[in-house]
Amino acid sequence: MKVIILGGFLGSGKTSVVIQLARHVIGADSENRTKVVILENEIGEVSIDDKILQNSGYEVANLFSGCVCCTMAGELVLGLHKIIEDFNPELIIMEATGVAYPENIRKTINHSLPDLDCSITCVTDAKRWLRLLRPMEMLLEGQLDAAEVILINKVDLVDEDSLSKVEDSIRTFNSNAQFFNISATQRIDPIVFEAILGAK
Ligand SMILES: Nc1nc2c(ncn2[C@@H]2O[C@H](COP(=O)(O)OP(=O)(O)OP(=O)(O)O)[C@@H](O)[C@H]2O)c(=O)[nH]1
Ligand SMILES: [Mg+2]
Repeated sequence: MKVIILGGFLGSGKTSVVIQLARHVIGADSENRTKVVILENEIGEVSIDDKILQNSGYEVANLFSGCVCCTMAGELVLGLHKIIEDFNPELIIMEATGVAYPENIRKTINHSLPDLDCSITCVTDAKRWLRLLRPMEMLLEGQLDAAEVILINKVDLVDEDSLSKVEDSIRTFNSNAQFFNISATQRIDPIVFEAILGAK
């Protein structure tokens, strides 16, 4: 069973990617619905993302009580056990909170559920990247350097010059990942999903 951890700062486009990724895996066959379970970790009680995702017709599980990357590791393990028991899916797509360090999530999973095969995809916001970088550098660096795939999202909102500055800046934090420029509110090229699904 595979787990894709989708990290990235608040509002970077994680949920928008999750919806398209789940659709790509499930395909047209609604019989396949339980092949994928989406696991949402959110800090607040009311979840807008959850409502959007439930309405999209996928299996969605939630971890509400706090960010699982540090203090709520036990909840994460319990949540994963329950998903496996209830659905035994081929794939779990986990949307981390915007303030999570995804590598901590992977360590917890590797430690407690070593049979799960975990990879990290990080979504970044091209429009806000340079503005966020200075105040958030530690967090953004931590989110990027653990990722196998990095999506530079919202490229529709920046011009070519700005995009190339953003790309140069982001690449300084990780030279090994596969990079893709996307607009998650438009159709994402299936090549991107294949890279996310194939990442180790
Ligand atoms: N123009 C544009 N807007 C986008 C793009 N991707 C996401 N958005 C918008 O950005 C906002 C945040 O997107 P989400 O997918 O909810 O981001 P998120 O990372 O899940 O947000 P949190 O879970 O709150 O951290 C929404 O209003 C999206 O419609 C994009 O490529 N282009
Ligand atoms: Mg979200």
